[in-house]
Amino acid sequence: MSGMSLQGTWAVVTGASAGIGAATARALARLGCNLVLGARRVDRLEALRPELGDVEVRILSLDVTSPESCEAFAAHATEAEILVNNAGLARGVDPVAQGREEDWREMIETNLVGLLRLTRLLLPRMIERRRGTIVNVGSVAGLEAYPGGAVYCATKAGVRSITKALRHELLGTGIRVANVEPGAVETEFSLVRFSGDAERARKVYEGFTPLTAEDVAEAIAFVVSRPPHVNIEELVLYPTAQASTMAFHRQ
Ligand code: NJP
Repeated sequence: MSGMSLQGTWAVVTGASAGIGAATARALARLGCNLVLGARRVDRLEALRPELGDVEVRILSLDVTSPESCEAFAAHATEAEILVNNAGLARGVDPVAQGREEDWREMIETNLVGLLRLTRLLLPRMIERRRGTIVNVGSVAGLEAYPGGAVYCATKAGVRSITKALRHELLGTGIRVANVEPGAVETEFSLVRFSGDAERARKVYEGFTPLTAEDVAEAIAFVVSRPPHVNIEELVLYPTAQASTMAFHRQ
């Protein structure tokens, strides 16, 4: 992929222990980025290390819902010029009438407050240096709500609004902000959403070819490696067999 050289640039990836985050770590390592990787499952991050070649890699425990954990993590990421706010989840598909407050809180705390917290911790140094790229992993769920997804969709619509607000706040600083919004990606996402019910999770991707984590990681790598005057603000990618959050062609 042609683009700006990122050799030796420090990049933070949150939620790098699985799925899109792990694939993004691999993709950024291929571009020569040094990496600060965070997630709650540190053993999974360690297992990723041998796949990252000879770039520098810092592996740290991170729970984006904890202010203390975020602060300790950010202290090891002071050189970061790229922040990929990827950590996120959906919990359940209950309609609002039957919704569980703990599920709502977990999604809001992780997908919105966590993303804001890490951004606030790492952004001031980027502003000082007048250089940096923040990539938020949003979702097509932020563009179009679906039944059973009220709160997850609201969090991803919020990610879209935060991205736009940051673009305005950072205008003139040279810092870029992007929202990468995928449709269905086969990762552990549905396993988490259905609290470990593997059969239910498998059915989500049945009868069509979903995106892979690598497809999304390549989009993220493309966004961060554009020349400094190019800000891809929003990048929407669907599987060919999906035309909206609810329209799938299954065979
Ligand atoms: O899911 P999964 P994806 N603190 O479950 C981490 C969005 N998205 O890769 O802490 C820190 O394989 C978790 O790590 P761990 C989605 O909303 C997906 O698909 O060890 N990290 C793991 O590494 C999300 O924003 C689809 O459990 C936390 C990672 O997040 C992003 O893509 C479609 C954490 C989740 O890996 C990555 O999800 C779409 C915490 N508190 C958007 N909580 C899709 N898959 O279809 C979780 O449009 N993590």
